[in-house]
Amino acid sequence: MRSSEWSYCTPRSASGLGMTVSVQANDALIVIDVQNDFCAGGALAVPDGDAVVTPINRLMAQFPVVVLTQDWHPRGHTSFASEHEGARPFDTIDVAYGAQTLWPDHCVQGTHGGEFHPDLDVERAQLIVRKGFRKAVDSYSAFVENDRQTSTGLDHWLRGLGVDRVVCCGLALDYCVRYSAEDARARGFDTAVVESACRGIDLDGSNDAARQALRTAGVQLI
Ligand code: VGL
Ligand code: ZN
Repeated sequence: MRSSEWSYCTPRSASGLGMTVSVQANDALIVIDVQNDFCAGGALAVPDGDAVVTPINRLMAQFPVVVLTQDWHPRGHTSFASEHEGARPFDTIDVAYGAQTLWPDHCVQGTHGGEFHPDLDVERAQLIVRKGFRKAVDSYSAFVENDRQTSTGLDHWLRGLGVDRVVCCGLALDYCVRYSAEDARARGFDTAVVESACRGIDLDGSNDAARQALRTAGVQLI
């Protein structure tokens, strides 16, 4: 891993919009799941989720490579509690690849909830990675699905562009941002998470657990 210095400051700005990240030519910003269903009024609304849009727009303007991920489930996806008799959202069940948390139906392909937040500058992105589109496999990470085997191809796409540092932001800190950043690091990318541009769902202390896991994995929290 190349040693890197992330310079990050929020000078004088009460709104937090003075954020600057020192960006280099081989850096990519990965914007995780900033979609209507994770924002206010959405099916799986992350507390204060809309607050990430403005800082993320600022970040996107600074990065040479920008990737968006889009949670993109078919109707009847296995991660939906509604598919499992007697189950309720946020229960955990065992599936073929291990434990799976169940969610309210969300980010269904072709629905308003699956679209990006209307204020997100989507035209800044070169690539949109859709994930979770196989009915029987969920996918939190931008790199590999929850079976931990099925690649999204993002690793090779980034390598093909010469990217060696990845900065993650978006929703939700404790699920898709966490797993994406851990997997980026495990694939050898120098990796950071901009916490002020993330919000978490926070089930049973999962925000703190995510921060701890990210630090342990060698991901920088900035
Ligand atoms: C997410 C739960 C289910 C996320 C996606 O984007 O963090 N969480 N699907
Ligand atoms: Zn999902």
